[in-house]
Amino acid sequence: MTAPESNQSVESLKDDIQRHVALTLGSDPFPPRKERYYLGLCYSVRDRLLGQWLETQRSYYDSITKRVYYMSLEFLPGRFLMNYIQALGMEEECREAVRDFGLDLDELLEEEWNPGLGNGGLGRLASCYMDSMATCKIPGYGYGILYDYGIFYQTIVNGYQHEGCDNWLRQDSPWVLRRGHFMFLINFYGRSEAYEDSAGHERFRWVDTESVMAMACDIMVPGHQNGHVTNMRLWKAISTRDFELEHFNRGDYIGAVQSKVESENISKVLYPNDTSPRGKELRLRQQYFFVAATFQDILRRFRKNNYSSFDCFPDQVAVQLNDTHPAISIAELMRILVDDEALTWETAWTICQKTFSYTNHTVLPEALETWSVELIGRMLPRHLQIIFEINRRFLDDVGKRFPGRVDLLRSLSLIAEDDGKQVRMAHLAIIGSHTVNGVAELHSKILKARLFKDFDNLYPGKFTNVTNGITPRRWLMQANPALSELIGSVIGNEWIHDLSHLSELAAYADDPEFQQRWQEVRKRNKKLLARYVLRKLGVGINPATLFDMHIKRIHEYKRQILNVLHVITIYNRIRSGSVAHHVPRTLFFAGKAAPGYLQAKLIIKLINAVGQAVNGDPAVGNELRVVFLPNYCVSQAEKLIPAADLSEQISTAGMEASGTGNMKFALNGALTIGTLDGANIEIREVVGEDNFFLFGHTEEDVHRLHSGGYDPVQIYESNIELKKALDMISTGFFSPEAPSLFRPIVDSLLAHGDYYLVLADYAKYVAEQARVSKCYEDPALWTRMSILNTANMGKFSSDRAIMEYARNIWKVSPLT
Ligand code: H53
Repeated sequence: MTAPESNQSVESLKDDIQRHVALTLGSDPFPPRKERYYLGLCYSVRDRLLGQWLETQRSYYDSITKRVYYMSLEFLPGRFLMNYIQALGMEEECREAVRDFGLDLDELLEEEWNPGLGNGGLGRLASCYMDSMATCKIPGYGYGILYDYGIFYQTIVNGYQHEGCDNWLRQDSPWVLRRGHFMFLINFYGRSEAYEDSAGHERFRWVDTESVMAMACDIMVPGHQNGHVTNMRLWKAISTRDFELEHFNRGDYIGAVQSKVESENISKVLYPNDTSPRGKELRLRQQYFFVAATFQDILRRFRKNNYSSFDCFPDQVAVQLNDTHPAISIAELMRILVDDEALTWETAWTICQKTFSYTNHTVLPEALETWSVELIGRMLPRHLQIIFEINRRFLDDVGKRFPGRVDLLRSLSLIAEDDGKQVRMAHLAIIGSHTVNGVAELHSKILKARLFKDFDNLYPGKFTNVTNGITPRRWLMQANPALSELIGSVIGNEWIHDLSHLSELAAYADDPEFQQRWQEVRKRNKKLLARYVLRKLGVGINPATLFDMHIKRIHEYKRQILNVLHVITIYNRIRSGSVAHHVPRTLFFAGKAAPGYLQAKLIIKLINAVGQAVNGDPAVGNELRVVFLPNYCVSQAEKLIPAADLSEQISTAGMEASGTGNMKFALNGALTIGTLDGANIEIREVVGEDNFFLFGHTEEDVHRLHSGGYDPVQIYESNIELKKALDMISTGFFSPEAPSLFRPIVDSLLAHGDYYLVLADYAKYVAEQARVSKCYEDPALWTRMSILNTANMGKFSSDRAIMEYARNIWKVSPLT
């Protein structure tokens, strides 16, 4: 762009900002105030995207192309403003415009609240996939719920997690476009009624229902500088007027308002559990609400194209079920096709199986979703009938193929009988889909070899793998501008669209000048983070220390406790002077615990208690620091990850389906200490064994140890340092005011069998950490390893993952 044009665009942007401050917000533009100008900028940027968005949506209709519906109960998009600005390629323009008003763009960006519409990995993955669908021009949409309250706001009080409300929509969000004219009626409860149609066939209809409206709220997801803008449609519950009128007519004003509030509760709050579902009625209501609204929208679009027959439905529509949360979709589509559209059961079932595909994200047995037959029968009586019929036909078929195998029927059935009758949502998703995928190679292998072995035998070829990915736009370009610039200066910027280009960096891994520039960037990022920590926590940390990060949901399988045991071990070595020379470290922990997960909450308290002891001990000096950063979220991850030297990916092998934080760290040049779990295995493969700190039992070892013979007490007795660390925890060294406070943690490791094998991996972990320190002392070696990590991360772009889904599962092509 030439200079005069650029000035012109800055001037027109400035005009727009002031116009929005005055006319959209009704505020005096003078003097320029940060909060007002932030919003003025948001609206001005939004204006510039809206045209592209409308154009993209129109192009779908014009080309009558097959579209993907990515259905997810969770999304974690992170802040939008910078994402939009960069997608439009107007960063410099924005910086200049706000600078002219005496403001700083980076400060304005901090005004934005994170939309916390998800818990963790699954929700963030969905948002990376939205970004890649837009950038790769895959025709499709994201669908979800617009929760009024996202994931709770975490504060730490006296070392404990406190949960506060995340009322992110308190002030209207400039990004949420309410579509008052897209409203659908959603039914619940009532009963299924049999009747005879005009041809004398028995049919069913769902009657005497209660209803609520679903209103569409849209959020734009732009591709990177390609003019393509994908729509994320989130549903909001609105009470039906009929519902209210009934009460009003009876003169019951309060009752009317109450029923309105109750029905609108559906989209009020996100359930704050990651991996383990809680079978509450409201949660099933959310799932069905979202599914029923989405399918009405899908059908509306399908009909708009005037199709004569539903046979071509799967040629127009691919539905991806993000975990089992939307799996009731399968019964809903059957209901629509059989009851409303009067198709035969067989035709309807064929359409379903050609339409759906399902991603499984976990093998933890407690995480597999089930709903009681009683609850589904009450809330969705017709769907329960349909589920029973799907099951009857399915088991009939299995029975014919494997006569006499009652055990097989029991293991495959949609209905589990052991704990009261429960519908197994994963089984419904598997049999109703054409493809089921795991999210990393090991995970997909476990699905086939263990969790769903019988299904894999039954349907050879149905199970596949798509290893997760992350978007390089947010996780390198936006989060780490200094590194992006350095990379760009030597290999150009093609990596932004094709991450495999990063491999060109390998040629510079041993170049002393490049190494120095690499180190300078990393140092700068560490300084920025140190400043942030000082501002947020009032804690001073030294950027010259090794930054060691464990940031993710707090869960026993993720083994924050193993890290804590290492910290205590180092602490004891420093105190006893038994360490010849130690590499000073700063340990960062961040992450939320599900409010009902008491053990995880106690782990947070322990991390903080250990931090307090270590940080306050003069014997430790600057050698070791422990910080727990409250309220981990996308924006915080963007600050932490570019400053990390070491990434902790230490889950018990076989338990982390994939992980995506592991990818973000390696992409930004952190080295990983990790187990052979999830995507760690594939990261190690590409970055090279020499550039990865590996320790711990393998998934097969874990399986064997779980089958019997594992004795954590014996390990405890025979390892002096481990014993000391555990004794300190259990006897109140870190909780003198309540000596037995942390007993439940030690009990889980000793008295209750150490299910997550923390003790089994302790010695190897501590030894590998010593190797980490040794490598860190050799800056040329460390920097080389760091560069090679970044250089080899091409595979983990979500663009690669999305193109695999598009080609192999959805059978859709990018728009040209
Ligand atoms: O999904 C991530 C994986 C990660 C896995 C996570 C996940 C949730 O965040 C929530 C529910 C669930 O079943 C799984 O734990 O390993 O990387 C995206 O696939």
